[in-house]
Amino acid sequence: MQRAKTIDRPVLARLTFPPLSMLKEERWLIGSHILVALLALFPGILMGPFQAFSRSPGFVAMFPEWEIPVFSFYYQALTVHGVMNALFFTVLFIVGHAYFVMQRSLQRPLWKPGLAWLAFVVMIAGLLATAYAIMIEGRSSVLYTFYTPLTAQPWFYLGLTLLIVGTWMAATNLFMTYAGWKRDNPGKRCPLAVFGVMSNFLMWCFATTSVALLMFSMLIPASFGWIEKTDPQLARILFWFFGHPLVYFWLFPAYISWYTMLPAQAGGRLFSQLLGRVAFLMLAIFSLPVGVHHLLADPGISQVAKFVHTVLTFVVIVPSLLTAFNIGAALERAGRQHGATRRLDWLWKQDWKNPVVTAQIGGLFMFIFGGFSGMIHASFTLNIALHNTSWVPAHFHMTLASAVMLTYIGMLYWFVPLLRGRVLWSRTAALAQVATWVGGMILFGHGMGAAGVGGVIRRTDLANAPYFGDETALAFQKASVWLNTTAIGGGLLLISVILLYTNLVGTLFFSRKPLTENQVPISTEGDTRLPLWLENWWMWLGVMIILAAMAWGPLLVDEEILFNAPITGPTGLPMR
Ligand code: HAS
Ligand code: CU
Repeated sequence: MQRAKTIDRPVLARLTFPPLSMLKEERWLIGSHILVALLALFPGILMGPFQAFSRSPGFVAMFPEWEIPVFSFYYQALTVHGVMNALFFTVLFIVGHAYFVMQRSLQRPLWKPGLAWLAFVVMIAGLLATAYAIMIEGRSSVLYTFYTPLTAQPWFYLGLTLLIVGTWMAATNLFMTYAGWKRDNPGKRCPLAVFGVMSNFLMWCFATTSVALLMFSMLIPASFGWIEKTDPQLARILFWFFGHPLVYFWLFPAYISWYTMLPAQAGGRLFSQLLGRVAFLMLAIFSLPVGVHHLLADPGISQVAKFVHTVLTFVVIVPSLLTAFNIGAALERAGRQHGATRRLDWLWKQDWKNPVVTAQIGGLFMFIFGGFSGMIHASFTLNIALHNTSWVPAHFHMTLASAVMLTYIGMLYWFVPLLRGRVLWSRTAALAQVATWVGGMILFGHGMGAAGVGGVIRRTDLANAPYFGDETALAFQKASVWLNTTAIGGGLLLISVILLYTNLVGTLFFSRKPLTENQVPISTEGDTRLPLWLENWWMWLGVMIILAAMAWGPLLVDEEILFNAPITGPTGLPMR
């Protein structure tokens, strides 16, 4: 194996930029995951701007003749958007990224490469089945939060089940690779990036048990017509046990990048490794006992449970606040390396010409608003006003579609060149892409948020409907002019998507210049001063299970839910 070149500047001690040839060894496996992830994303991401247009009163008035062909597929388009972007793209990307981190940081191959390929095939089968159910068969417009009473076609659930089974196979491979490394390196601390992958997949494996239960006890039997009734409240409980960890499953690779790559890419150094590990563990452990913050408006859940989960939600904010401090300090160091001398000038003395860095800083910037919008609707009383309004999509477009997605995009700008062996096709297009994405999401987030405060509901294209002349609803109509701002944001985002895909296709097929500069810092060591018990994964799993049982157990044994549940029949909605 070639020796990695160690950076001699003291600020980057222990971080290495390995030779490019070393990084390309696993190009087929990881490249295939990234490529299929991008293919899944394509139809989903294109639906976004059209939804923004279809909800804008100004846009609909300008193009009334579009109403029937484009806007009448609202729920189908929204399902494509949510399922492809938030479930298939993310999961495939995260698994590919985890394999990369494990192999490079531990400097050993996966436990069973054949199992990784098998998991990939299972996930692709899942993708095809679900895509068929939504886009071709067409009777599966149940949105990405697929709980009852809406019921989709069986292929929809079978596809999602396969996706999850694929992630369990991937997790087994990752855990066994780690265990092999531990066996060969007794007493050593694993690198921080590996610690992040382990925390994430441990959380994921535990959290997905509830969605598996939901699939097999309710959704699949209902969709085949084997059972006639389902319990929507129980379905929502089982979904949101998994639903909140899901959002951190998306976030983890971004955190891994911010903590273990961005500091060196920006030219600085992480403030604290220990704080990073604490943040990763807190994120994983406290993601489980907080999911009721999605159910604060549900009638079948006790006030005590709502209170406990609200308090714990404010605990799970702490690791992100630690992150703001740690990464902020790393960026300040980078700015000082670039000549910043005054208190705040490090903010703009960054390497703005590098899209890998710019995209990630764009993501961090948007996370300030995304995070704070989350803190606002996590507050019990404010949630009652904001739940199910367009405030909620505003929040998750500033977290998932901005902080996470921009960081993934920053990673794509090194991943794709690395896997292809050619430089990025156009740096300028990449910078323009990041700028239009940030600009588009600011307009989108502000428009949706302001409309939501005015009461405009989410998940409807009825912004233009008269609401039967109802006075209160007409007040919402006034607020819905904010959705014109959203539509302008959607237009900018459409430009950004075109720039992104053109650049990636250009890098794959038209870029001629060989890649000579490595932008992927890899740490192969953990900080030796850290206590070893931080890596006691059985203990952390135990803590997760106990906390989750304490927070969710009382809900499930609540007789209102299990014994007096409001049972309804599944409604197989042929909505489009
Ligand atoms: Fe959330 C709903 C609460 C984080 C995603 N969330 C959602 C939904 C999604 C989602 C998809 O309590 C919709 C689900 C559905 O369809 O119904 N969320 C929170 C809270 C946090 C949070 C408290 N959410 C996320 C993340 C997501 C995500 C992350 C995706 C990746 N969320 C909620 C609640 C609901 C909800 C309620 C239900 C609402 C309802 O009623 O339905 C926290 O984890 C956020 C903490 C984050 C921070 C930000 C820290 C800032 C940092 C950046 C620093 C910047 C620097 C750069 C250093 C406190 C780290 C400086 C440089 C410059 C150039 C300025
Ligand atoms: Cu949540």
